Amino acid sequence: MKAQNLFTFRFVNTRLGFMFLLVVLFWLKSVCAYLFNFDLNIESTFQYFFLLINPIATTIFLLGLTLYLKRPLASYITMGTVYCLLTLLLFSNVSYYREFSDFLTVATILGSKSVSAGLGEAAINLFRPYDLFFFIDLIVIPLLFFTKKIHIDQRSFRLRVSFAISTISCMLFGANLSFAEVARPELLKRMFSNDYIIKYMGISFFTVYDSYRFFKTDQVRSEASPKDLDKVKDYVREHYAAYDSNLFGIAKGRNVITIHLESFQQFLINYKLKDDQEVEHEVTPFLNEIFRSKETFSFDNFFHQVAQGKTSDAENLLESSLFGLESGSLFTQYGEENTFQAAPSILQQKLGMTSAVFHGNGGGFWNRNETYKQLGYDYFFHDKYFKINEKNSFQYGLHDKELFKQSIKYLEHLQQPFYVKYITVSNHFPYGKFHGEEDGFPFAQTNDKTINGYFATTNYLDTAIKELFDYLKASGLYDDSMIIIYGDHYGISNKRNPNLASLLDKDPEIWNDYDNAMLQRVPLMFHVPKTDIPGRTEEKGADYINHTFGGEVDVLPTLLHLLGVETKQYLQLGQDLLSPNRDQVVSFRNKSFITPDYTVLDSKIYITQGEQAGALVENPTAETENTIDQLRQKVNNQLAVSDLITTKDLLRFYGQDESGLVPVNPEKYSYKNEFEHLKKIEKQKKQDSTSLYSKNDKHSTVKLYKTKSYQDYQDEKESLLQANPESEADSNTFEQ
Ligand code: GP9
Ligand code: MN
Repeated sequence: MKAQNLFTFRFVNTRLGFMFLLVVLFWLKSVCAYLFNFDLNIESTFQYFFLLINPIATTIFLLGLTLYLKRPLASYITMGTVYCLLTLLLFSNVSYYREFSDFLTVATILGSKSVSAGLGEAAINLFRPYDLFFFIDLIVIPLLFFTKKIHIDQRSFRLRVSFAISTISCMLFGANLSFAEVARPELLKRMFSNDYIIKYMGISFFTVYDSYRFFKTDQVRSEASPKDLDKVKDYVREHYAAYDSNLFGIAKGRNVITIHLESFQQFLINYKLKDDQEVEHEVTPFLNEIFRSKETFSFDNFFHQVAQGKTSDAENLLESSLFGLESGSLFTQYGEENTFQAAPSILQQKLGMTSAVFHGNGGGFWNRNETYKQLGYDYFFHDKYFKINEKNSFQYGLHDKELFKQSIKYLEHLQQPFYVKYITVSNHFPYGKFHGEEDGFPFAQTNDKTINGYFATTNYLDTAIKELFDYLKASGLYDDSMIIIYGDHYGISNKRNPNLASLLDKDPEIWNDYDNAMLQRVPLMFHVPKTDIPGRTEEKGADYINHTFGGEVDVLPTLLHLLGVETKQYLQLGQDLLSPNRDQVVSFRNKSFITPDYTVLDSKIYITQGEQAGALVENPTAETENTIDQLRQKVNNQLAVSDLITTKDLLRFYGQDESGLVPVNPEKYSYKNEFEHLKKIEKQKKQDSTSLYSKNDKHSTVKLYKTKSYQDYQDEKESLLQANPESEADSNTFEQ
C-alpha cells in the first residue's frame, strides 16, 4: 500500500504526472456535470461513450501546451491557471444551465444582460452545497504543495515529449471528431443544438468553436452599414406583388393556428398505399378533405426551400419571408443576435395577437429558445411543459397526438386572437415502428425500410390533426380561427427516391434530377372555416386547388394579406401566393429553380409541365437561353439579397419610421413559468380576458380533447360497418 502511495506521489511529483492528475480531475468533474447537471438526452451506450471520452483530448491538449514553458515554476503556474479557467468555464455552464437550461455562448456573455440576470443576483440562489465538489481540489492541491506532500519537479522538460503530448492529443481529438461525425453526420456544419456539440465533443471544444463562429459572423456584421439596405429596398420595391383585393382581410380578427407537418411531401395528399393483399389504404384521409374543401386555399405547386437547417429553415422562411443560409442553420448561427421583423411581432403590433409555439422537443434544438425571442414569440412551450415518457416520445420528442392533447391546457389560457404554431415530430426520419398504440397502418413493400415506414407515420399525423380539429370544433375555437397546414421539407431524400419510384408508378431506371425536383413539393393550406371565398361555386366536384408556383418564402405575405395587413413596408422577399401579379419563380437554396415552364437544375433545363413534362431541353434556342438567363438572375438576386439581410443583420437599420414596427426586445421573454404567467394575465384582465377559458366561464376545455389509437379507430370503423353496411360512404367527419 505504502509502496503504491509512494509510486503515485512519485508520478504526481513529475511535471507530466501532475498534468495527468489535473486531466483526471477535470475529466471527473466534466463527467459529473454531464450526468448530474445537464440534461443531454443520452439515448444510447454509444452516446455514453462520447460523454466519457470527450473531455480527454481537449484537456490534454490545453494543459499540455504549458509543458512547452522552460521554467518549471512558470509551467506549473500556467498549468494551474489553465486548470482553474477550465473549472470556471465548466462551473459557469453548470450554474447558467440551472437557470436557462442551455449553455453559455459568447453571444450570451457579451449580451450579458440576461446572463447577469441569471448569474448575478441569482448566483447565490443557484449555488448548491455539492457545487463545492467543483472547487475542492483548487484548495486541496495548493495545500498539498504547501505541506510539501507534492512538489514542483525542477527538472527541465524535453521539447520532444511536449510535442508528443500535443500530437497525441490532436490525434485523440481527430478520432473523437470523426466518431462524432459518423454518429451525427454534419454535426459541426449544421449545429443542431448546443447540447449536441457538448454531448459529442465536450464543453471546452464547444466554447472554442462557438467563439470562432461568433467572431466570424460578428466581423461581417460590424462592417455593415445602413447604406447596404439600398439594394434590399430596391429589390423589395420591384418584386412586391399587390394583393387580390377580394381576398384582402378575409381572415381578419381570427386566431391563426399553424401546423408544421414534419417531413411531409405533397405526393402523400390523395395517395393510396396498397398493402400485401393489394388493398388500397388512403394515407391521409383527413388532410385530403381539408385540401379539397371549399373553405381552404390549397396549393399543389408549392415547394419547400430549405437547406441544411431543415425545420429551422422552414420556420425562418415562414416567419420572416427570408431564406436560411447556404450552409448550416440561420437559427443556430444568427438566431440569438439578429434583428428580425417576423410574423409574431408584426401580428402582435398590428393586430394585438398573442403568439406561442408548441413543440415537444428540447427548447435548445435549433437554438429555438433564443431565436424565438428575437422573432417576438410571447410563449414557447417546449419539452419541459409536457409529460414525456419513453412510451409517448422518441428521439425528437413528444409524439404528435400527445403534443396536441397536452397543449390544450395552455392553449385555452392564451389571450385571443392568438397566433400559434405546432411543430410536429412523429413523422420524422427514421419512420420506424411506433410504440404499439399508434402502430397499425400497413407498411410499404419496397427494399427501403425508411420508405416503408413513412406512410404509417404520415397516417398517424393525419389522425392527430383530425383529433385536433375535432377539439377545435367542440370547443368553438374552430369558427374563430384560420388553420394553416404546411409540410416543412422532404421526408424521403433524393438518394432513396428511385426506391420510391415504383410506388408512384414511375420507372426507377429512368428516374432523374427532374423527378427529384418535382418531389420537393410540400402541402400548403390556409383553411378558413365558415367563409365564402369569392369566386367559389357550389358545383359538386369543383376544383378549388390553386396551381400557382410558389415556395415557403411566399407564405408570410400571403398570411398577412389574408389577415388584412399591408406588407409593402416590410423587407420580405416572397410574394403573396394569391396575388394575380406573381412571378412564379421558385428559388431553391442551391440556386436551382422552377417556374411553370422550366425546371433549371444546375446547368440542365427541363420542361416543367404539360405534354413535354420532364423533357430535357438539350439545344435551347437563343430565346430560351435568354429567358433562362433572366430567370437565373432573378433567383441569384433573391438569394443574394436574403444573405445580405441575414449575414449583415441589416434589419437593425430598418427602423420604425420605415417599417412601422417597434424593434423586438428579446429581454422581455424568458419561456419560464408560462402557465402561471398566462393565468396571471387572465386575472389582471378580469372580464376583459379573451382567453377561451375566461370566455367559457372559467371552465376548462381539456376534457373535450379525445385521442385514440389506430386500433381503436379500426375497431370503431368495423363495428360501424357491421351495424350499418352503408355507413362507410358517410364516414366523412369534416364537411358539415
Ligand atoms: C426537432 C425537429 C427536427 O426539434 O424540429 O427537425 P429537422 O430539422 O431534423 O427536420
Ligand atoms: Mn423538419
